[in-house]
Amino acid sequence: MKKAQPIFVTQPSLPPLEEFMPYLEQIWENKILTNGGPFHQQLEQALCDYLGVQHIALFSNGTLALLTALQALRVTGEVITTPYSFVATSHAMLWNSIRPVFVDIDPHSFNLDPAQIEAAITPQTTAILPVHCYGRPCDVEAIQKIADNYNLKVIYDAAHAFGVQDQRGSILNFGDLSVLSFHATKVFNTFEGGAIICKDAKTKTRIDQLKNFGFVNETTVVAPGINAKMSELNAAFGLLQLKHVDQAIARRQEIDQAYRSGLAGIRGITVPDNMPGVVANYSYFPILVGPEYPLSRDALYEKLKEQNIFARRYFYPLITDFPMYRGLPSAKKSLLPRADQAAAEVICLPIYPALSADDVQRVIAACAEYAQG
Ligand code: T4K
Repeated sequence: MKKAQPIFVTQPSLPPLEEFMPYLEQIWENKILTNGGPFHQQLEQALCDYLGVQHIALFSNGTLALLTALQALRVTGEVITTPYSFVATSHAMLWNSIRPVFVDIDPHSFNLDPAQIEAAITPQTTAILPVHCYGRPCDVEAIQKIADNYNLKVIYDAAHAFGVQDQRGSILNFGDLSVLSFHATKVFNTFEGGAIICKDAKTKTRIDQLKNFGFVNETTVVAPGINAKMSELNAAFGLLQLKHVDQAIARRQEIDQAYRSGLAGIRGITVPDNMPGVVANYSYFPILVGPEYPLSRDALYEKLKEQNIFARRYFYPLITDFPMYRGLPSAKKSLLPRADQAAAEVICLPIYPALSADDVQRVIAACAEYAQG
């Protein structure tokens, strides 16, 4: 039997190629390829307007943005974070000689549980680095309260949270800094890319210096900065993407709804509710494969693969399972039972604008087929 076309967990949205040509021609004419060129500046302004934030500094990727965010606030010692994320979240700490202290998640939001943060604070703690996992907002108020009480910085890893809002506006305005990823797999992409969002011009200047080797002017270097600048090619693509992003998110929402109705009632599969009052970006579609489902999560994952459906187990293994974190006292499995359970049960189903209605039904049918036992 002929295998059906592969369906990947995501696929980047690409506008028609001819729409990108004028941008390329402009770059060729300008002969400015990087170092804060005109497209870079335009994209920063356009993103501030689109996202409803005050200052944004573009980066070559989200990981370097995270690394730089920690340096910008001079974070040292210990930082409280989640084990349920992509490994870049805590790698950024190790690159800064910071010790991550892992705290369990809230099983409904998949985010750092504020009720457990206080117990993890020590005299060495200087910051909290939560993740808006799958674009689901953290309990930003509870986290800020703790940070204020203990004089801690808050840096949000908002890699998944492009465009997410709650009743108060952009979720990216909470904490001291928020970090975005514009990787090819994200809702808004610049091939590779990222950004730091901050609230004042002074911090933005420091961040801009840090991403440019620490240069202040031609002859003055004030910090051991890195090269994390976004090129003109990436920035131009971002400007084009921005024109299409609302449409892309709207299509994601339709897919989200189709999955919700198609998967409802399948024994053993739980679809986490969308969070009330949140304007979501539908970046991921996580489902939980519980003990009532006839197959284990991993068996379902393999069966889907046999049908050429490449779902992903974001985030399995937990960060705390990787060798460079495993030995930390806070990485003990017994301390992180909810993160452990999520890592054992979650599958993220394919979701991206070009996913056809038929393919969505193919994924639903596969999940339903194995539910029969
Ligand atoms: N913090 C968090 C919470 C993050 O999730 C991430 C990144 C970061 C920080 C760091 O940001 P960056 O430094 O990456 O900007 C992907 C991404 O590489 C990574 O950006 C992302 N998180 C993570 C959750 O997912 P993989 O290993 O799953 O990617 P990959 O290459 O297997 O791609 C998944 C599927 O997407 C492929 O099966 C096919 C499709 N695909 C992928 C690419 C790259 C395409 O169709 N075209 C493409 O160009 O990590």
